[in-house]
Amino acid sequence: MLFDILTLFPSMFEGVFSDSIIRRAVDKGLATIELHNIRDYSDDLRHKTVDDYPYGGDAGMLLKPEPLAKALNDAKVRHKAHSPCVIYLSPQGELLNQDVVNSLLECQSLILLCGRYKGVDQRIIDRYVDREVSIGDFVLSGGELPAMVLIDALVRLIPGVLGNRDSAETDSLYNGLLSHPEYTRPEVFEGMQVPPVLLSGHHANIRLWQKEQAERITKEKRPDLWARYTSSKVSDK
Ligand code: 9WO
Repeated sequence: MLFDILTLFPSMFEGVFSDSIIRRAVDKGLATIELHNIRDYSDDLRHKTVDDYPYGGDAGMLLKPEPLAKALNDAKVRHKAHSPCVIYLSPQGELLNQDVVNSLLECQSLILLCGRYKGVDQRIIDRYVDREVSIGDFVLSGGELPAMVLIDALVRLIPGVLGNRDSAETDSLYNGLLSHPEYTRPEVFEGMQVPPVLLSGHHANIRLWQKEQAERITKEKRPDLWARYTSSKVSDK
């Protein structure tokens, strides 16, 4: 999977990408991540200006359309073999959830546009952006952290990135439920026992217990997810 990131702050990504599962995916050749500084596409050679005042006289600054268009066209050329999906990270976007992550996994190449200040000129969104994605109903100082969140969520689903031991099929939310509780050694910690069924070695009972717990926790903590779970096709549960 190919990711092209357009940002004014490429160095923000270094720590996150040089660590963790994302690094492993890149090292294995399963993901390619390229960072491009929007400032390099400024048409103002002296000051490298990329922002300007919004029409209408509001406070704050906007990213000018011309450097963004150049950066996006350049990225599209790099992706010409595939048909890339251009994503703008913004609080106005569709809310990210596991279904959206799964659907984006179908795109072989993604161009992620990270805004700053008050965002980008609307004409960039109208002409160049395929999907606007939000990671939650809050405002950050830019789209960089949401882009990292999205890449992390995607990369771990690329076949071969996770080992079998922690395959994505057992993820919380993969099947629409929250996770069941997990325990490791010791059997007794500060007087609290590991549930005996987990020590029984009876795999069918263990699976049943885990499913009951996942359902109980989802019902308690996320009635919205529970409603969706119970109204979706029951035959494969
Ligand atoms: C900045 C600003 C300054 C003065 C007055 C109003 C203002 N609004 C904003 C603003 O919303 N800036 C955004 C910063 C523009 C797009 C990039 N930024 C961003 C993305 N913040 N939060 C996100 C984001 C993206 C995805 N999911 C959650 C949050």
